Amino acid sequence: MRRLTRTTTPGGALIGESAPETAGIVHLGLGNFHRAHAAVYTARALAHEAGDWGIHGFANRSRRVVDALRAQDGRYSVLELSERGRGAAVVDVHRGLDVLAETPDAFVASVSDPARRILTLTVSEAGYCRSARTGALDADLPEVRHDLGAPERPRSTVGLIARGLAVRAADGEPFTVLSCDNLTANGAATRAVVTEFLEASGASSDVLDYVAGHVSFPDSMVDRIVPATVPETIEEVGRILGVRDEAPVPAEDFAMWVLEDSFAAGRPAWDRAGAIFSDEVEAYELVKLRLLNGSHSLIASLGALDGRETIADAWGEEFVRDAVHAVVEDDYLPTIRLPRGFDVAAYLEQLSHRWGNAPLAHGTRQVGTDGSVKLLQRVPEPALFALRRGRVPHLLALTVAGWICCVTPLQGFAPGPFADAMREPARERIAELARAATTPRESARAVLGGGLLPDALVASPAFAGRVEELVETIVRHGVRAAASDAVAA
Ligand code: CS2
Repeated sequence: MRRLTRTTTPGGALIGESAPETAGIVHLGLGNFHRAHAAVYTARALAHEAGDWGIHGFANRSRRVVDALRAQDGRYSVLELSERGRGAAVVDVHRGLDVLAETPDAFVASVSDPARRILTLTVSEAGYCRSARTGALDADLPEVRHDLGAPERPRSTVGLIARGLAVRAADGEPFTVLSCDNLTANGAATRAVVTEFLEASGASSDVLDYVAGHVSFPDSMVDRIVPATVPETIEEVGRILGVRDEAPVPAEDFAMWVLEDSFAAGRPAWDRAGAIFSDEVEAYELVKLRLLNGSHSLIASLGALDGRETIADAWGEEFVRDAVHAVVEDDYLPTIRLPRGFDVAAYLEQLSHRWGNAPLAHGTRQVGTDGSVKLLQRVPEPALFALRRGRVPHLLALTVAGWICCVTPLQGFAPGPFADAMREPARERIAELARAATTPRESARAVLGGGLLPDALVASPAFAGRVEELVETIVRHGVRAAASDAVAA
């Protein structure tokens, strides 16, 4: 089968028109989410309104995806999977593809190039180098410590962005840094870590003034469920399009993007591609981070501990649905001020279909991956909200207990293959914390006390005690017993 390239793209399969040769956008993080979300919105926007909005994409580390895309003239397909059907389309918007870890100077040069006007980021929660305990820049992370001592040779994401902006400050051209990650107030959070880094590394007042006055950091809520690519993705795209694509992205047939319209140097007509510009982005973010992502974490750990490989399989279990309904009603909804005119019943109904999307085959291991960093955005604030009102958020305690059981070695307990397969950046640290414990409760206590969650939350005896109790129930009586205990409480 011929390889997908500019000359072999089947007629009618291209999303948008060919993008211009000029890249007004630099992007960091070439993973599946970017390729199925912002890149698609940008390609579609260009079909409505021309502009210099090609994308210079940097993968963090992976040469594989960059090599595959280069061999395909930057093109790749998105394979939409749902109960309603399957379809594939080709995206062509990347102009320039590099690997950050190999050519950090090229990234700094791209950010400081006056032709670039926006830097978009999909670097995951961990990329922002924030302390779990305080939320500020974590100067104890080895790569941040390195960069603070050598800000001209940075390695961390934050150090690299700061360096690019510091070089750009010489010309003073306005610029926008747009986080497309699942963080609360992701724009303000990005501005905060970059500014903290610049201050701590001794940046000049010219640079600080430039960033404060000429660089905007809009907030955005991003949403599309995008599983990992598997060999079947490549086979299916081949069947549908008749060409071989080595970098296709499977995705659900739903996408949402809500942005604050604060772009210092212009932007593509993303609104014409379906994005929503709103002055209520934070409300949309909280709806999404809590109702979708928070519940997702709970589905993933309950499902994995129950031996379910996919989110759809887990969602098929009544005990999982009961737990999710309870976490939404009792622990998340009371903490959210809904955007004006927002139909929450319709949103929840739609979530139920999205989680139940069996053809998508979204793995519980994938959603459970990076649990320690993801949970920070999902659980502590709503949990503290309840505790301040004298209520124990039982289902949030279950969310933390489920994560602990997936990633902590607990005597006499096997969490199963899907939990074992979850990548957890703190796994070693967690094992170390729990080493001396002799009971599940002691293990849970040791993990809670290990600085992975905010101090204010673990200092609550009601919350910590409930997590310990639920960990013990999972180990002794199984995850179903723990879930029904938490729902009944
Ligand atoms: C998921 C998200 O892996 C996870 O933690 O909750 O990746 C989720 O699928 C997306 O945020 C959906 O927009």
